[in-house]
Amino acid sequence: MDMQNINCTQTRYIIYGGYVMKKTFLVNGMSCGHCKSMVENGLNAVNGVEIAEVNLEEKSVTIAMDDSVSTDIIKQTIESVGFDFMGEKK
Ligand SMILES: [Cu+2]
Repeated sequence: MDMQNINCTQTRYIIYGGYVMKKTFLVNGMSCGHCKSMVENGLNAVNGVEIAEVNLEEKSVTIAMDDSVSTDIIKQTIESVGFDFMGEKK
């Protein structure tokens, strides 16, 4: 799946027959490409996550996922790879 195909102005899309939403979360502590891949790889391994993409400048990660993925799972995953979860970016 390509992140570009998911429009961020709406919250829900029907893709492959399921509901997919796109949300952005703030993450503290990421400074380089290595941090970026740790967060992306951790999140991409979560069941229900289609794709996770880190933006280092904005200190954020945008995740396309189905609605079975809770914010708590996102938080735990980000913390398990060593970074601080700062909540959803509004
Ligand atoms: Cu780094």
